[in-house]
Amino acid sequence: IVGGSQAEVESQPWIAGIFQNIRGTDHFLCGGSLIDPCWVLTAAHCFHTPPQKKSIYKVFLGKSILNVTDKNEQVFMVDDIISHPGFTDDTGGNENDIALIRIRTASGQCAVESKYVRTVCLPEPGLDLSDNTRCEIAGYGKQDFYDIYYAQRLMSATVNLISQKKCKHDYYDNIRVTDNMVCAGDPMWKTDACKGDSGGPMVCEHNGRMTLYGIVSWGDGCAKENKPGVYTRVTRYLNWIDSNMNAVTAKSR
Ligand code: 4AZ
Repeated sequence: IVGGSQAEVESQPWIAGIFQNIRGTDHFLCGGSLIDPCWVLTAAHCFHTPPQKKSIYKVFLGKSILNVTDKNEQVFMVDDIISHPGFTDDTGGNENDIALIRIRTASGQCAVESKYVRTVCLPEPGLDLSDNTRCEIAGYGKQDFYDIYYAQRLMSATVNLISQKKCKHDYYDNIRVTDNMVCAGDPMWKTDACKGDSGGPMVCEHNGRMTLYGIVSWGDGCAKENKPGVYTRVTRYLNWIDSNMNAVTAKSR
């Protein structure tokens, strides 16, 4: 997160940190959001397609500092990674940048609700928030595009939703931003998501609930003038989320 401030995990209790083990060491990979005690929603571009062995991944919930074990954290293995079959990588425009991860502990448990760990609401079908709605982004990602290291501490920032038209025509060339995406940025270009925040939440308040409206997906640099962050538009995937969660749950019953 660029231009943000330190956040307590209690204020973002749905935030997930996804790690990948490479030659014996855990490396931070991406953010995610807990949408059900057993499921984390994230970005498809976080994973190799087809995904590597599930056993290399770990998911943390309730974590304020990346490399410090927190007494409130919960850690999970990855049971399943379901990347959207229509995902196209960088070269294909990052369409359908969404993935579901099923989590479970060594003893087969899903997440346990606490002050530090809680699910976020999915938007209602068709929810279309107006331009300039203030939303919140959070993550452990870089605080500057050129930083070497991730933030280590959970950070959050506010960004404003940008109209589809303005984003397509004024900020990115027409074709890159599709209706499955939503743009958001700071009017002064001071705050933005950055490398490592991918997969993490953009939440917007709607009817008094913090609602997961976007998934950090891509952008030209970080907090660059006239280059807003681009997010996967969660409302376009409600059926996909539902049917995949149900299909896997039914299979394992
Ligand atoms: C990235 O490389 C990335 N400013 C994520 C978000 C943004 C840019 C890059 C948005 O993961």
